[in-house]
Amino acid sequence: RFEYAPAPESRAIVDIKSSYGLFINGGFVEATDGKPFKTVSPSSEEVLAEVSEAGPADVDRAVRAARKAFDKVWAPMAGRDRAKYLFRIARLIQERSRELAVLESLDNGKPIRESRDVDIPLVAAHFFYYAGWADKLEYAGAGEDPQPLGVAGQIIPWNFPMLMLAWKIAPALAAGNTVVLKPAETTPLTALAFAEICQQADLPPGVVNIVTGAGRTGQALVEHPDVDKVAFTGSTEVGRAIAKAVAGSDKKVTLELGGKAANIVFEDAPIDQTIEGIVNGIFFNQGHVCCAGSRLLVQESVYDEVLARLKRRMSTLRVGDPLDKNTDIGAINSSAQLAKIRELSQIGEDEGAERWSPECELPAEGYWFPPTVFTGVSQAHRIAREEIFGPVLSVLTFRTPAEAVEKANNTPFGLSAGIWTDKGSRILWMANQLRAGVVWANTFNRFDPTSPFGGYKESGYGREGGRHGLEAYLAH
Ligand code: TXE
Repeated sequence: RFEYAPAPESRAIVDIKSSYGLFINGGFVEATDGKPFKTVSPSSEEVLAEVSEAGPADVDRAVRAARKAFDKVWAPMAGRDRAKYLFRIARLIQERSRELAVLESLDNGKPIRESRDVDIPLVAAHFFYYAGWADKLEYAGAGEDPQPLGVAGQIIPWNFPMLMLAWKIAPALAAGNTVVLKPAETTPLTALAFAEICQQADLPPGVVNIVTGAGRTGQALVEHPDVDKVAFTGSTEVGRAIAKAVAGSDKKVTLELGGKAANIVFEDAPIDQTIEGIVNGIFFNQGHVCCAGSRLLVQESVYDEVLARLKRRMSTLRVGDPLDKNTDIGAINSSAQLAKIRELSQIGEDEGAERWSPECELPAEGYWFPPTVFTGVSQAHRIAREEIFGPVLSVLTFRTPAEAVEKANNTPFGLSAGIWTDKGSRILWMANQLRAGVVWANTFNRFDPTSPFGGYKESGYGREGGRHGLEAYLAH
């Protein structure tokens, strides 16, 4: 019997409801004190769904549910039983991975190749990895009888909506905490799909609660007196406001904020691999990546060759429909983010840097920005100092390794850095000198649940991933 099977990456495999409530105490409920808002597909400007806004009273309901679940069910549960739920969630994510990838690409704008091959597999990998820790907490580095912190209030951004959810929820649950998570207002749909997965997995009510909304909802969560731990990923400005809001309380906080990573190319770098690494470093996920290699530092002797080859490679990048498997660069996540990228790019030109983009036709509907490189950039330029969070690369040069280190560290941020060289001793020396939480050598934007991730300076504090990520959810 012939059955029509839609292409795995097609829109037809997702079932988006017209409206969504909040996920509190194991069920979807109406918000009591917020107005619904719309989530829009950035590649078409189509309204995908109407989503509830949680006000302070709704956040309070969610925190109460989480507290009750913490006291009565989740914290007292044996680690091996918590592990079973996490394994179940991981398997359900794998089973629903195609659908989740399409949903992510529709709501966020990222190319399906990335959501399908990077985001969603890593989401499952995080749940598998932390499931393995749930009955081994005595090895987590928090003493012999580590205890969970309690209710975690978690606020995540829109650039990796479901992956950031996994980074936050998987270690929190493994350690015995319960959570109230607020997804970003432009990308709530995969978090709501995750709520359904929690139901499918029979997760006890209240262990995971999802409250949708914008800054007001996040603020209510941060300020709630019964939240024990705040975990935030987002802008440095909001991170600062959160640190102030919790100052003086006994809440634990981890902040993962912006970046302006140096991607450093030495004259002996393997050139083909390096060009791919530069492209991946800045154009992956439209450059909406906190650890993006947005400052390219090239040794003067190979500058001409690197630039010529980079431009040639950029000319082959395909910008367009996120659901097309050939797309390399998808849509910018929101009109506000597009305005920010345009403004900083204009500032780059006004400050005298030279702007170049390959010829590329951008779709008429939606939010788009072409891959862009600025040359003739000096350290004082704003495009060399501020996070653009878009497909825009600023190129600087250096002569000696010491100069590369000096320039790489000359930033208020310190999240990541990349080194491209054939010389192992140089990699080790550089890695020690660079003030960055993650240093990649001859690769870039490589993520793994076993590796801790986090920053120095204005990039925040605390680590996520690996054993350190678990420790951040345990009382010492
Ligand atoms: O971030 P916000 P935005 C950077 C990037 C980007 C800029 C602005 O440079 O251009 O930030 O993006 C919630 N209390 N990054 O405005 O506002 C908000 O609803 C509590 C880097 O989107 O920080 C969302 O869920 N929560 C970054 C989350 O914070 C509040 C990723 C992040 O949004 C709040 C995203 C408040 N007062 C942007 N106000 C990274 N590190 O990866 C907002 N929120």
